[in-house]
Amino acid sequence: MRMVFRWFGEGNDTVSLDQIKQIPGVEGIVWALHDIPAGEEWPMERIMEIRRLGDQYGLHTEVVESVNVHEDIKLGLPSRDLYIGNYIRTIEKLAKAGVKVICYNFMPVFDWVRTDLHKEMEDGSTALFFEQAKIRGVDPLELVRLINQNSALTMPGWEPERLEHLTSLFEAYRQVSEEDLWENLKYFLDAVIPVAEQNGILMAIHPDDPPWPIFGLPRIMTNQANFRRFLSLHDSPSNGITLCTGSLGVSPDNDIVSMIREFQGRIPFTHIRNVRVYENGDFIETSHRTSDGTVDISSIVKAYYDSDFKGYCRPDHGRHLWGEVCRPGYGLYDRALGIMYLWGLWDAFSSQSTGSSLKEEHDHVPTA
Ligand code: DNO
Ligand code: MN
Repeated sequence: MRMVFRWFGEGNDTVSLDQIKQIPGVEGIVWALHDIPAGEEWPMERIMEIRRLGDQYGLHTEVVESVNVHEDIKLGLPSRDLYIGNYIRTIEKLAKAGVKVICYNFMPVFDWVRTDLHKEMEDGSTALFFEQAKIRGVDPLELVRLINQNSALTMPGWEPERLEHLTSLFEAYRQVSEEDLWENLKYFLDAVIPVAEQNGILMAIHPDDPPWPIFGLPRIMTNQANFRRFLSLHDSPSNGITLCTGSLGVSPDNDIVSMIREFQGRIPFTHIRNVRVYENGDFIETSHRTSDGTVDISSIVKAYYDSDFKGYCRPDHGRHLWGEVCRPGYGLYDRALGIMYLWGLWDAFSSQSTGSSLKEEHDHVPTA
């Protein structure tokens, strides 16, 4: 398991590369050019800037999250070929800069959706919260306005400029069924996966979050059967999954351990985090600890350990602790704690099966 940490870029993140470097076992950053609108080709100089920065801190830049897919591709409009062309050129450039995995998603209009970014928990920390009733009754435009107003740094996918054309987008999606979305996804994969293969890139789709249709928009990357169907749309090792335990874990029907077993070899990247799901379907993002939420993080790490998982892993979101002011879900403290929990589990499974396998590493005495 290769631990990485999401970083939004200089001036766009409250966490610094100096801090990331000090989290045990973190070898690289998960990055993107967040200011480039979906559909545009990423400039090589900008890609190399990040690469150089990573090198300077001894952090690799092998994982990109996300190269976002233009809505016209998801909608299956004739203009999609232009945007797919740009996507392909971006893949080629990223490969030249040493990138190995590209995470993306195929959610219409929105990326992840929550109704409260700072829900107070009993211990005084705050966390991302999803309230079913609020989503059912709300005008999506109003929700977007509220969320952007309450947060200095907007959530990825919720950037005001991207959402300007929301009304017309909703109108366009009225014609798109789930089956249409599958077809449009296949069209995209058939175009980009051969390029990824030639360039040594593993494409890794992220599940829909939450994994059910919202605001009447179709969502298809939601459960084990659909991921099985996804993998067979274009059968190639370059067509893989970003297995996000928190996104999939809010659906009680999703057995994540079973997904890890079935899809091993096609999971180049995983997001591990916990959520507590309430009886009415509301959910809150908790600490990573198994007993704090509904997702059995311990069994998940065990399943990865048993399948000899060599992919990249990041802690995904965390709570906001100790008064930290940060991008919602992306503070330093809780994600660093999450990493230590994941390593704790991993090392315990490792020593159980191999005895003192870690001794050699620990024998190394650092010199001043
Ligand atoms: C939620 C997050 C997502 C993810 C994108 C990937 O679980 O990991 O925002 O970054 O959907 O494209
Ligand atoms: Mn995720």
